[in-house]
Amino acid sequence: MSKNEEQTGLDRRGFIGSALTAAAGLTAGAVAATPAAAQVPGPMASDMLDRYVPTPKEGRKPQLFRAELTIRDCEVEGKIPSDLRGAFYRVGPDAQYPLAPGNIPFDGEGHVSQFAFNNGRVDFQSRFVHNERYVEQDKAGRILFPMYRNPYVNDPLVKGKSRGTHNTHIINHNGMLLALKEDSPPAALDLHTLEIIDPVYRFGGQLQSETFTAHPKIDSRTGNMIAFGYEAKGHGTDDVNVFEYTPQGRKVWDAWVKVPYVGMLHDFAVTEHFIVLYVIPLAIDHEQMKRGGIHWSWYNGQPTYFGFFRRGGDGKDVQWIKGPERSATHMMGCWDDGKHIYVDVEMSAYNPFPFMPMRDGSRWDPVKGASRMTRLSVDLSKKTPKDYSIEVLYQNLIGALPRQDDRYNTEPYRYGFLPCPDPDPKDPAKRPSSCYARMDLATRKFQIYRGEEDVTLAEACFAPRSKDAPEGSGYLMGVASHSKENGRCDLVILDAEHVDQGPVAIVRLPTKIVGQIHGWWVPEWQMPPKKA
Ligand code: V55
Ligand code: FE
Repeated sequence: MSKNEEQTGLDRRGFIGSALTAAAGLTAGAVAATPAAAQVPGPMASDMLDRYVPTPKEGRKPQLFRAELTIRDCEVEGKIPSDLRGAFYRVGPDAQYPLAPGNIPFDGEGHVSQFAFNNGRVDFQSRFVHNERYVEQDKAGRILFPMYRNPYVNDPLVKGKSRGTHNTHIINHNGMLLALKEDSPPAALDLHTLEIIDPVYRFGGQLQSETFTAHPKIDSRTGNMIAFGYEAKGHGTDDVNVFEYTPQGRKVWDAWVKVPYVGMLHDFAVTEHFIVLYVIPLAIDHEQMKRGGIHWSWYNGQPTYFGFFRRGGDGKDVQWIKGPERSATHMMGCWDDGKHIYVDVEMSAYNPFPFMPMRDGSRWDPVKGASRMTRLSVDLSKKTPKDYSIEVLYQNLIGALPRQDDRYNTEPYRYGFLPCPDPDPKDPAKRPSSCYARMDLATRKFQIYRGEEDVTLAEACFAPRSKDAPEGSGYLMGVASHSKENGRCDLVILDAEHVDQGPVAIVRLPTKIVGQIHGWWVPEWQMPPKKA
């Protein structure tokens, strides 16, 4: 039995993945996280489960994909809308060599793909991020960074080289595509060819932090990119550097703060006036790393900290509000109205990742690991707020990869999108359909798109109809992988205002494609001209 299986008490077939890993296509396809749903029988749809469940004794099964693909003028069912112009990028881990025993799926090498839309035509291509790690390992013909964010076990060959996999998220900035991993600076890629421009992109020397988040935000008014690095002064440090760059790549602000403890700061919130950091007890575990394990474990019973400070300041005003044990890894939207800060996150009672060790050795519980959209708020009328409020927004929706119309990153917003298992399955004995929920936060209602019977839907991405279209007016797209067709993938395109009416178009690919964590839409008007 693998470590994972020992912890969950579930065998490989009956494995119940967390909402996040499942929606990301990384483990079991369906997510069963309500007590009733937790009894949903396997086998779960998964193209990746066998590839990623670690088996400590024999090492991870060496099932690799590694295909860098080009498919011109893809087959389309329906009609690509004429106002859908630009490109959808996505990135995820695709192990270059079999993962070392005990390693986790988040340590696969970054593989980027692009769906380019042009006058109703769709071209697909996918490439590994040819960063330092990839190039060195390719030369050596084996893995040289064997354990997730553990510098102690690196092969001596990689001294001075970046460990960044760039497998988590992707964003366009200053005419380039930045592939992101929160333990390293970005890798800069060509937006058209996906070729590497700079494997360790430090914004022309302006980036002081050793790391860069996978979740930058775009200021709704200025278009500036606000981002941060944690463990910013190197492995294990409690320093966080927050910074803001213009669309042309000039740094206009940065600040340093210290965290109460070194936990995973996967995402953050930026409102008009504030930066919010949320520290969760998925915290650094030096002993585990010295034993050859991964960077994190879940410290049962430890508090969270909601930290906030003013944008534009020096960070000295930071306040940390202690809260109960919780996990929140992704932010959907946020704003402040002068009196309160509101941050909508996906929140679970504890560790949302089945493959992240529990510090006390207890079994991982899929019910406590299930995430729901939750509103955190802080009352600014108190000079030193003592607590933050926690309000579950949708009790029936389980999911961990929420998105919004990204033009509203720093402002009040109304709509959100979430991959989730069917909240109202017709046959509770069957595996629930993989769905997209379109949430209307003004009415607290939601619409559901149910994916085809055997698919798992990845994170969705919103593309506005035009530069100035009203919020949420445009298209929602995401990759569906078919368990009954060996993981063959489609790109599903929905009218974002009517997801319940079904796809306006489906791009039918002839093959499976690399799995995804996050994706990003780059509109035609932000694309640099193609080089001749
Ligand atoms: C996440 C994904 C990562 C990671 C840390 O929540 C957090 C997602 C794909 O890698 O390293
Ligand atoms: Fe993420």
